[in-house]
Amino acid sequence: MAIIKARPFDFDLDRDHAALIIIDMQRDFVEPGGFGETLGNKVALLQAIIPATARLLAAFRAAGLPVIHTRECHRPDLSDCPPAKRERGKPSLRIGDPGPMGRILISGEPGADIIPELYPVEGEIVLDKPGKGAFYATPLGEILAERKIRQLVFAGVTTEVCVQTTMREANDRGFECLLATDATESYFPEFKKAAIDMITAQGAIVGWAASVDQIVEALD
Ligand code: TIU
Repeated sequence: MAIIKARPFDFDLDRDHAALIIIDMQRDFVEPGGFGETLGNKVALLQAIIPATARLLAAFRAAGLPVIHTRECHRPDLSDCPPAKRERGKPSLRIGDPGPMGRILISGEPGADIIPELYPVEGEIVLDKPGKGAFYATPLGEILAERKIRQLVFAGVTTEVCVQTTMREANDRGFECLLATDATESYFPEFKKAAIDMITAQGAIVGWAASVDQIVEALD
C-alpha cells in the first residue's frame, strides 16, 4: 500500500489492484472544430491539463500499472446514438455530420482519436463508449474483473460530464475512485470545482481527489 495525501482523507493505493483510466482525451473535445466546439465551448481551456495528464500517464507506465483510455464516439451508422442525444440543443454540427476532423464523434474518424500527447501504447486498453459513463454498453466491468482491478485513478474530460458519470458508475460497482485534480478539466471552471466538491463531500461519497504530484509520488 502507498499512501496518497488526498481529499477528504488519505487514499491507500493498492498497486496490485489499481489502474489509471483516462476519459475521452480526444481531439473532438480538445481541438477546434470538434464535438466540444460544436456545442459552443472554448476548447483551449482543456488543453492546459495535457502536460499534467502526460506526467500521470508516464508514472503509471513506469510503475507497470494498467492503463485504460476511453473514447466517446458512435458507430458510423449511428445505430448506437440515441436520437435524443443527436437532436439535443442547437450545436453548429451534429454527431455524424462532416467537420474539419472528419465526421463529428464517429469511431475511426480523426476527431474521435486520442490526442497525440497521450496516445495509447501497445498493451493499454482502449474502449469506445457511446454514453457519458464508461460502463454503459461497454465491456469495462468484465475487463476490470478479469484483471482484479478494484481501484481506479481518474483523469480526462470533462470533469462533471464523462469523468464524474464514470466515477459514479464505478463507485456504485464497488471501486475505490481517486480523481487527479490537475489532470481533469471542464469547459466551465466553476463546474469542475463543484464536481470535485460533490465527489469528495460526505466522507468521499463518490471518491477521493488528489493532485498529480501527490499520486506520482506514491507510485515512485
Ligand atoms: N460536453 C461535455 O462537457 N462533455 C461531453 O460531451 N463528453 C465528455 O465529457 N467526454
